[in-house]
Amino acid sequence: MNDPAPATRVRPLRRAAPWFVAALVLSTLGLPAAAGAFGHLASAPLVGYAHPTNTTTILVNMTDTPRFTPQFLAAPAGNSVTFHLVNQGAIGHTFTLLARPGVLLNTSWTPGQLDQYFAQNGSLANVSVPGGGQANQTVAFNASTAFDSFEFVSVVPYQFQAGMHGTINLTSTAPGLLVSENTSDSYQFLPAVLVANSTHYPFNLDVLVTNTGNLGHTFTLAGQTNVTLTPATYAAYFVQNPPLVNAMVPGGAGMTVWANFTIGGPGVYQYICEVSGHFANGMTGFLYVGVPPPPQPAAPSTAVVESWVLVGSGVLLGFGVLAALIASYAGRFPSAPNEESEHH
Ligand SMILES: [Cu+2]
Repeated sequence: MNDPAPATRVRPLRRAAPWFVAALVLSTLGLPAAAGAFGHLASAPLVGYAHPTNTTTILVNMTDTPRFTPQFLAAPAGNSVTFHLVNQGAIGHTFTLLARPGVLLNTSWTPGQLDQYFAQNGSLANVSVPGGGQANQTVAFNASTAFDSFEFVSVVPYQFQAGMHGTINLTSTAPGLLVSENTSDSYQFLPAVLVANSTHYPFNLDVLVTNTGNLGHTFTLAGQTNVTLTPATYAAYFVQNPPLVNAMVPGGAGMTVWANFTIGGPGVYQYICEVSGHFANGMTGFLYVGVPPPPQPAAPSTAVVESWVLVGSGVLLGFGVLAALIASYAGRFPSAPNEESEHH
């Protein structure tokens, strides 16, 4: 770990350091038997040994909240992924990617226990990004990682515990497009707007749905475009027009399901959660295929939205200043209540 750590947390790492050095020396000496002698070296790393030809770049923002935004990423297996890390905050964060798929670390762990985990299990990436800084980290995910999910965390003390963690889901290597979707206990799809564009029809679309909460859900997509479903009508509609896909999202944080289907043509496709009461509580979203999504972005926490809001605020501020200037020149500036009473 190269994050600035208080002295109390350094000790377990210092204890582990000689083992890393020993492992490194033994491996360079070409002693394969050494692997068996160390429990954590016995299994070969799951990624990084293939030579993927394509590189996907994913923007990951780090905030002082502390959060990773977006929190849930998706990329095709069999590719290299460059994580473009942008620290939007003032304090340091790390992007520390677990070496083993399908593991969600326990947020009740102490910082020392978290460090101990990485000392024993290693990591695919461990990058410290200072406040205001940026970094790029490339990780090769070979084809065997298809359908795997890897968690990443910040190991700066108490950031992981406060919610600074996320996952990257690796999709199939089959031709098609991939989209990442999430469900929450607050009856929401996050994001509620999905976009997929293709140069040809039909095409395969793979949606990896990850549950961020405990409740089970469904990802149920209408097969017809430009159909507006309501909680009162969707059941009858799906009897007449079977959904394009109806994927069950298992209950429990981190549970995932793939919704793999074929899109026949462009248009807006609505999806809902069929679990009783969820759609009525707002659990719906829209998939835009080959048509532009609405200008209001669905996910308010991304950098794109923030800059959009910033520009909007700036324009409004400009109008306000202009209005104040005109008002003061025209002498129509509203007078304070006490001034007004003096005139009476
Ligand atoms: Cu639901």
